[in-house]
Amino acid sequence: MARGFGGIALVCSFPADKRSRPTARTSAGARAKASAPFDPFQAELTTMPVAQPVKATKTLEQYQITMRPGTADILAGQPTPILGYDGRFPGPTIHATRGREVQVTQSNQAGRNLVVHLHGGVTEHASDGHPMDIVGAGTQRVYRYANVQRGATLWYHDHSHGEVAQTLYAGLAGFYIVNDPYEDALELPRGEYDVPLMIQDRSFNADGSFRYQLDLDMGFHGDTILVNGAIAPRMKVERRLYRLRLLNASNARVYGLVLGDRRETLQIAADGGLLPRPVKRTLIPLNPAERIDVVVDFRQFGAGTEVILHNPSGEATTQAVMRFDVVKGGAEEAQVPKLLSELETLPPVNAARKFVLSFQSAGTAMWQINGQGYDMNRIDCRPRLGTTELWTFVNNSPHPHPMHLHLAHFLIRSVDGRPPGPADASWKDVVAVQPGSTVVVRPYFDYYTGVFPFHCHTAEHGDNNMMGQMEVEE
Ligand SMILES: [Cu+2]
Repeated sequence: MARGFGGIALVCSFPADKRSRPTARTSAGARAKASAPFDPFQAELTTMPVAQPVKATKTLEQYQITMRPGTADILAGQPTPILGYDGRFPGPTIHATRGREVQVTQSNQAGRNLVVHLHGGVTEHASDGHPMDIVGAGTQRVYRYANVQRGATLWYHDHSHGEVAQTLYAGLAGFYIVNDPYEDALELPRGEYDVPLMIQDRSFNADGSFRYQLDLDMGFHGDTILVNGAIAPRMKVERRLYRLRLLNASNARVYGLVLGDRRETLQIAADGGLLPRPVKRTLIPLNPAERIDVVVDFRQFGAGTEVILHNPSGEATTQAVMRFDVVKGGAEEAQVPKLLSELETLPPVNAARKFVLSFQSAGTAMWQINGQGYDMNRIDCRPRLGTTELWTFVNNSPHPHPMHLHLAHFLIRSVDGRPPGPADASWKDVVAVQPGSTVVVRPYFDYYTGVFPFHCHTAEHGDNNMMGQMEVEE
């Protein structure tokens, strides 16, 4: 039987040519011949620990997290060494509330310099996790998050310059969810029916450790899909509505997620929080660092149905993402309203800028923006606080680049001259720029002045200098 997920009676079916046995060249393929630890749907989905504040008042919650080595139980009886927040992989989930400050004391017991970036956070410079703003080995740092922004699915991860491909891969990633009283009033699925799903690819050595191979060009692509740290797991779901917060925390892999035999899901949120209206989706594209929240109505399936979330564009061993095992459910109380949020009125466009994305192969091979690699002493642009701008990304390279701005969320204005589809017509902080493509976005520089980076979120590209800096000024 194929070590993909052929041969199982499913809601969905897959083309026969995708069912081939993985080659022995891959770690998963080699190991799968002896045993089946890499077969999908063997493990239960892990519920990640929720971080508990060490102190909480009405206006402030304080957390204490230690970045340290640990082990993860991914392969039975063979612990995988990881580097994690509190030694966990994935790290603990922080639940923040809009308008209530969070302070996280990050203690670095990892034996190497690290930086914590809250991805998607509207964060002051001092707590942004600028890639050169190191928390030295053996020291600690208090990160302050004011949570001024709308409810949204954020995540925190390491951002030490030049090393993200290794530190993120080693396990330094966790969810940070901003809850919003406005959103709570909408009666969307919540509690155990609101499920964060961190999707990553990995490869393994024979001893159970993660295997990493640098690929400067494509970025790392593993042969095994993990969700919340478990290999293509299964999850019991009741016949009711679920909110799935999908995060691509992979170094470089792009997913195109499909539920069962192309069942409809309702996308309700993107990187920056709720969409204006829900959008029906049968294919959910997920680029590195992007978040998409969907509501799935499992009432369309009978109890006993197994529904696979899969990635048809993957290789044989990277198609199965996870499986939902439908069981009977109680009365449904959640619903998805037709109107979810309103986009605020924006200040006018104050400047237009162009960023050409390319690869330099002469001399030191590196990825560049406007013909330059990252230089911490260079400021590439100076947006004014309280304004919007038009940023044009032109991709002159053969690979996609998921471009990310710290601090400023943006609206996508056009992709190759065409307006974005409804799922992309709200606040984003990552946009994939395809080879040969031109994407125009409109960032809003709000709340904070200071120096913030913008970069490609393919970890190997950002590490290898595909990064610039803006200084937001009064
Ligand atoms: Cu890139």
